[in-house]
Amino acid sequence: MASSIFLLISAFFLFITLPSFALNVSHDGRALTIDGERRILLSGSIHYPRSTPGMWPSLIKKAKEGGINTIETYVFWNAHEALRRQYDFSGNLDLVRFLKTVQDEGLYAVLRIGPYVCAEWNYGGFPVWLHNIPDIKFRTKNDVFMNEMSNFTTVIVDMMKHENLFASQGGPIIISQIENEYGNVIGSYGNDGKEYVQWCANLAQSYQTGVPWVMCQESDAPSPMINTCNGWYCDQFTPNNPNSPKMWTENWTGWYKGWGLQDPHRTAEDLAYAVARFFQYGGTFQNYYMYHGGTNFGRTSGGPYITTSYDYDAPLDEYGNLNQPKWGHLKQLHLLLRSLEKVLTHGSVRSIEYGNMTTATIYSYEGKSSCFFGNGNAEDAATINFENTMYTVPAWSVTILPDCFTEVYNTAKVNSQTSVMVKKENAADDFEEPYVLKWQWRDEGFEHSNKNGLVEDSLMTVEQLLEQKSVTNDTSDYLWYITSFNVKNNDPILGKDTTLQVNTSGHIIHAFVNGRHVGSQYAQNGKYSFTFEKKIKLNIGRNEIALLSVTVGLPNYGANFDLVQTGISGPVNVVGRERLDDLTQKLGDEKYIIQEVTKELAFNKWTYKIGLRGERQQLHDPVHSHRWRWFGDNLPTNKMFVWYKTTFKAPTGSDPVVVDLMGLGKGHAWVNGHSIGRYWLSYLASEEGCSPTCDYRGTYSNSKCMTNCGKPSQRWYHVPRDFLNSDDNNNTLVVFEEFGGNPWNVKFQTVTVGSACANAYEGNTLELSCQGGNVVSQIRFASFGSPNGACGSFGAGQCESPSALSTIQKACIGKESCSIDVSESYLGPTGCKKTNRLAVEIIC
Ligand SMILES: *[C@@H]1O[C@H](CO)[C@@H](O)[C@H](O)[C@H]1NC(C)=O
Ligand SMILES: *[C@@H]1O[C@H](CO)[C@@H](O)[C@H](O)[C@H]1NC(C)=O
Ligand SMILES: *[C@@H]1O[C@H](CO)[C@@H](O)[C@H](O)[C@H]1NC(C)=O
Ligand SMILES: *[C@@H]1O[C@H](CO)[C@@H](O)[C@H](O)[C@H]1NC(C)=O
Ligand SMILES: *[C@@H]1O[C@H](CO)[C@@H](O)[C@H](O)[C@H]1NC(C)=O
Ligand SMILES: *[C@@H]1O[C@H](CO)[C@@H](O)[C@H](O)[C@H]1NC(C)=O
Ligand SMILES: CC(=O)N[C@H]1CO[C@H](CO)[C@@H](O)[C@@H]1O
Repeated sequence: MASSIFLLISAFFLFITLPSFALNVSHDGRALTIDGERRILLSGSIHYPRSTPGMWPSLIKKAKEGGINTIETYVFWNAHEALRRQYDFSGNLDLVRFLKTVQDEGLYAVLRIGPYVCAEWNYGGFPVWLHNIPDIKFRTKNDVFMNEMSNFTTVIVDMMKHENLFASQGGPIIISQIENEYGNVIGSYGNDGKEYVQWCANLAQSYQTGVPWVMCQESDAPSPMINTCNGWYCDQFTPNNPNSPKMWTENWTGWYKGWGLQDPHRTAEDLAYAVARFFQYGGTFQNYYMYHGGTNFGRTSGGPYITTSYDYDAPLDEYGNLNQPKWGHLKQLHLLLRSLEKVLTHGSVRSIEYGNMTTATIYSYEGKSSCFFGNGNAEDAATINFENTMYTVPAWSVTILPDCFTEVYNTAKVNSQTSVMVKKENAADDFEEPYVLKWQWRDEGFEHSNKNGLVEDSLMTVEQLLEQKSVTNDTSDYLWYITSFNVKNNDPILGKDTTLQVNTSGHIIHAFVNGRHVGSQYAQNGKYSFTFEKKIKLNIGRNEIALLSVTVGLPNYGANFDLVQTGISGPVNVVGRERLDDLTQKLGDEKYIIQEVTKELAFNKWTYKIGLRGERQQLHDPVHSHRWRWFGDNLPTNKMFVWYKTTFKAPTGSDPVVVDLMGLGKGHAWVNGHSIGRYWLSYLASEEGCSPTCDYRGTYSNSKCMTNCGKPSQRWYHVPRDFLNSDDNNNTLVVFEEFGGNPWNVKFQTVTVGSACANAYEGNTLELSCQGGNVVSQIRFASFGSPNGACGSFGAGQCESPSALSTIQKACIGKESCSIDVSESYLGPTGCKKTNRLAVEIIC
């Protein structure tokens, strides 16, 4: 009996772990082919370290529901090999688990190994120890670099092969990428750059993965590498080889954000327009960069000055919510394009030019035709006569007619709901009102330390100013530069007009003289090198100058970005001002001659010390932090260099959790020992460049359609539910506050759909939904006919159906989601002469 149960169980496991069938992935000049079939591939970037394993299944499922059939990710070298030859593939670095999650949803994967990734990721994905290997030169024909690069790419390819993850082995990976956007910088590397590209291509080929390789933004990619396009629009792109299909590896769904900058937005209409145009002009593979942007946890953000949020205005927001209407508007486009796969990948193509940038493209195959009408005019709609029928194509839009007669989709007509997201206070305990966290605190301590205290367990002493990452290997944002010197009692630098002048190449400096903080300064307006200057008071005898230099993400882009300096570059001067009394009388009472006396310190003995004391004490981690004394009383506010700690209840429900850090200055935060990233609320976004409305028409750039002017560039920080203990109150938030702030307003909240609006055209099905178990509680407005106004201020037009409101109430109230057939037969006759529209606003 026992053995037959065993057999049954093993048969069951055999069944579920049975390898999938190997696929033959290839391509011709038209499309990628899978088992000989040309495919339309709609891909979305989701970077596994920018979310958590607990989020992956739902992110990938939502991508699939959104009509995506492929997930693309980079591989992040510096995350996996932070220390040379010590690899980490645990937690959110579990690449294999991520790819298996993609496979479990039945999606394909694109693996961009790089290993240079750019990605607004710290140092473009390169480990900083790599920079510190003698004689290395990045991304060019350099044996040391090529050896390290192939060592890492081999680790990854071998791991993929071992887990049978290439499509040729039955896995999800249909394409891999080597290098990344090298064509943008190749000019700076001369002939060595060309040889390097060839070497990359040979290396990739040598792996024999059985799936094609791409090189994006690399117009001289050697065959059989496929060169691909990245950009806002790629319809005009042509690959360098007639046998390469037209592939768009990065269609930017929005843009990243920097500290001190506004929130960029790209409209659903413009993004859909770019995608539809790409397919109108023969594209067959396109990838959204990003489909889910996520979060730069820890110290992973690049830049410098990339924010912790990497939301990117992507179809799934930072927390994994549907970003509506973008998600829904693109979903309809994806499903339509995929339904046209055969005709788009096999059909003969002809086009008709109507002038004014209006073009009809007709794909014909096996007696059937499908049409795209594209209007690239940014101002005016075009009215065209196609086969004796008149069609109006709105400005800057593409209409798709699967049978070349009926308009099924237009990129400028959004039939998906616009969600208004709201933050709800932590509702874990209804009895404790108002909700206030109880804080403990601890001083970082160096302000009160004696002079020798600071130098304890220092790293080294040299007579030179050293570049920051060369000393730290980027193991911390913080590096101390400490020096001392003697001053005799008649030295002019003892005067009251003496200043300390420090040239730094970034990004933040805090200066201390004889243990007292004298000033701080941070790089602004994109200039990372600056001069710090402050009046100081010196003592007779020994004086100590301690400079704490802070980095805020290392650069990730540009030719030779790896060589950009950080830290105190020098000179470091103490400048005294001596009044030359002899001359005073000759020049009269009001005039003096002042002579500057400069004491240069750059070649003094400098002592280096990496990191903060609290970092060494692991104050961020509740497992270690209780070993140190924390204070409950006299909570300091607006004080620099303080560690704060509190406990909180995990918010109930399933909606994503954020922490509102309003009131804090700049620093780093951790929940239960997991970093939720750097924060910097005191750095306000510029006042300029925002507008309340956003016109989707015309070429997009990241300075168009910005919001959040004059506000903290990032106020809310994502706390993935995987970081929380949901069943007790014992969650710990630790904050290191560098600039000084007030923690009393810090709040945990959940993010959900508060209300939603839609403006749908007759003939569509409108899906309305709340989320997180919330239901539609009220229909605030509904009019089917000729409604006017915008979300929040809809009004009825001249004609409308009298029964639309009650029909929608019946269909939606009390439900998490409902579906409305936008037609007179469902919503009642309107008596309007033109095509009817439905405007509706729901409250969740
Ligand atoms: C794979 O597909 C390509 C293109 O359809 C074809 O040329 C090739 O022969 C196939 N390879 C195998 C091993 O079936
Ligand atoms: C930094 O990396 C280099 C090269 O791997 C190594 O020799 C050095 O010891 C490291 N320094 C620190 C402070 O980790
Ligand atoms: C990677 O480098 C290590 C030595 O650091 C060596 O043992 C190993 O064989 C190398 N792996 C490959 C694939 O080159
Ligand atoms: C082009 O557009 C302009 C302004 O919208 C219009 O006056 C003109 O007739 C159009 N030309 C054609 C050929 O459609
Ligand atoms: C240091 O900064 C001062 C003031 O900005 C500037 O004039 C000087 O050229 C800088 N020195 C170096 C070596 O960069
Ligand atoms: C709370 O968590 C900390 C560390 O995770 C642990 O040391 C402590 O005992 C826990 N307290 C309670 C009441 O569970
Ligand atoms: C890196 C890259 O692809 N840049 C392109 C992005 O798109 C804009 C607008 O199409 C181009 O000007 C850039 O060259």
